[in-house]
Amino acid sequence: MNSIEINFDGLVGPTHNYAGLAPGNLASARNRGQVSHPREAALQGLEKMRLLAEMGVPQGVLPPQHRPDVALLRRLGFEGSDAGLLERAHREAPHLLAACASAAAMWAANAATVSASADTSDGRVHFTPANLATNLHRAIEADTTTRALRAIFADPDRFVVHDPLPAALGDEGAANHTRLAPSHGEPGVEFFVYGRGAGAAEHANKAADAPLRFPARQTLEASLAIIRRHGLDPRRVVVARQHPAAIDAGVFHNDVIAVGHLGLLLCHQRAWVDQAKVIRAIRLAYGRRGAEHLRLIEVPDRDVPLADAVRTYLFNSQLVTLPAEPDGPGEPTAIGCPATLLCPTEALKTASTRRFIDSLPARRGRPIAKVLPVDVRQSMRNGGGPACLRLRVPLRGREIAAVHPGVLWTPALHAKLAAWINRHYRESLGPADLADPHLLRESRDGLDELSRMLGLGAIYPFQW
Ligand code: SUG
Repeated sequence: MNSIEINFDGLVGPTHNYAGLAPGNLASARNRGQVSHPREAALQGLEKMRLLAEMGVPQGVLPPQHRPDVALLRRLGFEGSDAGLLERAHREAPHLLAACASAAAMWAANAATVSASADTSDGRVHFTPANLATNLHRAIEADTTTRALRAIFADPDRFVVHDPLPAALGDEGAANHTRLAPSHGEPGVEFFVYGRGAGAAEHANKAADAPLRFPARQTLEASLAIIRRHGLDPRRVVVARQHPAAIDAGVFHNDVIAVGHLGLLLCHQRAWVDQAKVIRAIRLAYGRRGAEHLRLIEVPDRDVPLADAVRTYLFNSQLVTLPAEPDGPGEPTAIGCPATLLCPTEALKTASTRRFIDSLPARRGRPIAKVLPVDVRQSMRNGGGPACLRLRVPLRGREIAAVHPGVLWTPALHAKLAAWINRHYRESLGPADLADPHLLRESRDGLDELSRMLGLGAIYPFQW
């Protein structure tokens, strides 16, 4: 049966800015208060989509969210006209204004956890939109994300878009979830990574060997709830805990330290607690598929220190399989090897990660044959690399045709989106601009036009 994986990339929103809102995300803290470049950011994201789509990797787009979210400011007690309350929030509580203006929904890997229909008990593709409860600026994403996913995956015979989990069970979506399988249409292993339990002590990061500096975001209870509601087979599920030292080094999501694709898993040596055991469990659950076992590249700390992994986002690369080229060296096998690594350009600029990348062609079995650097610098400065920007949706057979076609990448859609960005986005944005009522108007006008362009209907509250 025909099966594919579509990368749905979050389109960067018109209010993209650097507000230092995400504790434990080193880039976000480092760039706090800097001037951002929303137009450049959105065009960089679009360019990444084009690069992959033109190489034959199916690509879709998820719309940005309505920001600044003045309804949130009203809930927080600010009253009066939109212009008046933006001004007052800017004066009295700039951090709340920044939270309601964040374009963080661009990091689509945090939009939802997705289970392939081959893995679920009812044979449908399951989505749990992430509640992103750890940080206010992200917790406000879930409602619109749920509406957008329900508009795109609307066919109830093939798709289920659940409600987000209760906020007490912090859930950060696919950034902490990896599917390993011989193909997108066959049963696979779903690998979940959590940072803490949801009990009182752990909530306060007081549990023994909790991270000391930074918050753990994903709760074990959220991951287990998703496993239950998606109807996953416990024999093909592995659950691991993030290494507290990794969290303290800036690994706020598992996808900052590991990436998997089909039968290939690339990870750092210090990603998980009891890592050797975790890897054994994954291998056992994966088993022997056809002629192949799971392929693992575990990068030792002495080759790439954690700090370099976090600074360069090497592990936040995308792994993709390009369609077979008739005479090229990259003829993919059933398990997706050799794969192509779409890495942030930053990974080529640090000696250790560069050495690792340069060593790939000589690796036994050549699991990664090609490396393509991409420039997503605007996003990287807020701690979002190539893999953060995409939500992977594995589909097979009739599911493929059931996806809302308006969001699927085509050269024509690309041209329309580029023109739309150039028309609606500002060149630059500083912290004070977030209170500008014109920015609110521009953002609404732009999103109203976009939702019609994508054929999504009224997904934003200001459209009702
Ligand atoms: O949640 N940054 C995001 C980055 C998310 C990256 N996603 C994945 N790893 N999948 C976060 O930390 C920064 C916003 C600011 O500071 O303005 C921010 O929210």
